[in-house]
Amino acid sequence: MAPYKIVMVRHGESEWNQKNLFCGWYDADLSEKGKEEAVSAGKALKDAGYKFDVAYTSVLTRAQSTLQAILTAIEQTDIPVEKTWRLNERHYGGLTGLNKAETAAKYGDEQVAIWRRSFDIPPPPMEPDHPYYENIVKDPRYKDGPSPDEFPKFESLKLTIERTLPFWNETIVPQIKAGKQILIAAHGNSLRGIVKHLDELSDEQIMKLNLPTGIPFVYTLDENLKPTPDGSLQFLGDPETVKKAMEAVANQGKAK
Ligand code: DG2
Repeated sequence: MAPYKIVMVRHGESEWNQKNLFCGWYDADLSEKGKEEAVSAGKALKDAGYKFDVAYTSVLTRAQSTLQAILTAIEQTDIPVEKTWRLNERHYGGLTGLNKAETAAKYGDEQVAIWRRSFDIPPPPMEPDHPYYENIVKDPRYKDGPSPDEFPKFESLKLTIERTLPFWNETIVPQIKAGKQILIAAHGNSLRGIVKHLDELSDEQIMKLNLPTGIPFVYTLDENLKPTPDGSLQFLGDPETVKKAMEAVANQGKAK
């Protein structure tokens, strides 16, 4: 049945992306611009003729709302949707709620680049006196998981991959191999983890990848689930727009 195609999309701009705040597991909603981006993502998929059998998303509103806007645009609101904390954004620990540019002004661009993009250096932990600790830890959406042992206080990309990849391998891979058309709506860093895995990027290479909001991308995979020669990270968008959007994400962590 190979080659297989799978479509992924980072949610549209969230209210916290707009305010340039570290968001992580805080449940920010889509901004008005983000809602428009989600509809545009749906239109792009519709124009390209995509239809899906199953969709996967995180337990966070910004990813779920993006998915629903896309499914509405492609007239497929009736397909099964599985929601899992394993596709959540990385947990930004003690940085959650801080402004990225202000944090760079305080600690330096380099330190913020390390917190945002290093593979295995995590942000500081979210302690119980953090303003968003209770809001996240006591959120009823986590009553069925993660377990108290698994519940993060912070996550590097490495730790994010360690909880996302089991879901990829155990749930998504069998569906790909069964020939199902799959759509994943998730987050900048949970998707960077999947991209690193699929493209076998080194810890250094993945540092340079910034995923834009609301622009779907396609992977074409061979029978071993390796990208075909032209099958990596194909955005459904104008290349110049995609490039600028990626640069804008990279620049969010610089002091203004
Ligand atoms: C952003 C990613 O996550 O931030 O948590 O602030 O994809 O849910 O908007 P998303 C956040 P960066 O790693 O790009 O700073």
